[in-house]
Amino acid sequence: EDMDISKQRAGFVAFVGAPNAGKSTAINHMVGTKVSIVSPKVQTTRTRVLGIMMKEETQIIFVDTPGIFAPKRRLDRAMVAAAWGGAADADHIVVLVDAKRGICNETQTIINTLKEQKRKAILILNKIDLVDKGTLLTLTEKLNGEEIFTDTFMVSALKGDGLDYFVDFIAQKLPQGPWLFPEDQVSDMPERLLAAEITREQLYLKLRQELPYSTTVETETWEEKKDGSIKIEQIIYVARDGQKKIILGKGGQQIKAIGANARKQLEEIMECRVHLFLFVKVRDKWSDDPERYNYWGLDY
Ligand code: GDP
Ligand code: K
Ligand code: MG
Repeated sequence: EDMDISKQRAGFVAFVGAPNAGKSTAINHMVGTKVSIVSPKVQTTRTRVLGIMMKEETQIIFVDTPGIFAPKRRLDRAMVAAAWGGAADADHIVVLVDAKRGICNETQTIINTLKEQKRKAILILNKIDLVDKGTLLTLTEKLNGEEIFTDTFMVSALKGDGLDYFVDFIAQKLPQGPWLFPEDQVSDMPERLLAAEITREQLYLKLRQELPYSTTVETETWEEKKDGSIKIEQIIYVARDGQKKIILGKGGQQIKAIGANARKQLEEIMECRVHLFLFVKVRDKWSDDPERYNYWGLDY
């Protein structure tokens, strides 16, 4: 069947917000599969991730960004730069606000920055499952007083409530033009990188607060077997020997559990059997290693 290219629309919609506002949760829900990992910890999303969906003749390309926060270390600075970089080129900017948390410093910084840039944005109040109507209305009024928001949506990304209204709305707003990715593509992240991210997500979910930030995961081998399964070997890099012990756990129980959960997730996403092998290695000072930044698509 011939495609009528003249009817096509496509565009970029960047999600910015404080860490943990629910940006990755919202984008995963709209795209319909996990393109960006989620955890209750800040800095889970380290680089810019595209989540791509089709709404009839419109290709909506969501740009998930690391949260905006006050950067201290080099890695932090690179993440915040990636977040603003993702927003700068987008057709529309969405500011996602955790309605329970309200207007935190990070959200105020985002609003001030957009004002300076004279950019308008769409407001999404997320986590409405956690607040009452009164709180929500007060917050909406306060935020709209900033005069940078053209439209406001109220959603629960976790439950998926309200996001379809936003999708309908944004699809109409995107410019006419040919699709920028194949119709069935959901992300720009290579499978090897996504597979490493899935394991990193499990580390975030399972381990103590301070550990994951000094941890990185890399997919070393990726082998498609004749029986349709995939063999994946990954290395978890840590900064210190003590961290290695924590990840392995007593008798290797911890890494076993991490591997089992990651494998389950991968099998769901890849829709085939996965054999996942995890190794833990100590590497000093990885967060100052230019090669690692390159690997994540960040500028050193
Ligand atoms: P990000 O840092 O902005 O990408 O936020 P994440 O998507 O990683 O979510 C941070 C945490 O908030 C996770 O534990 C999510 O499960 C949780 N979360 C996201 N959206 C909602 C929501 O609508 N309601 C509730 N109750 N929790 C949410
Ligand atoms: K998070
Ligand atoms: Mg995120």
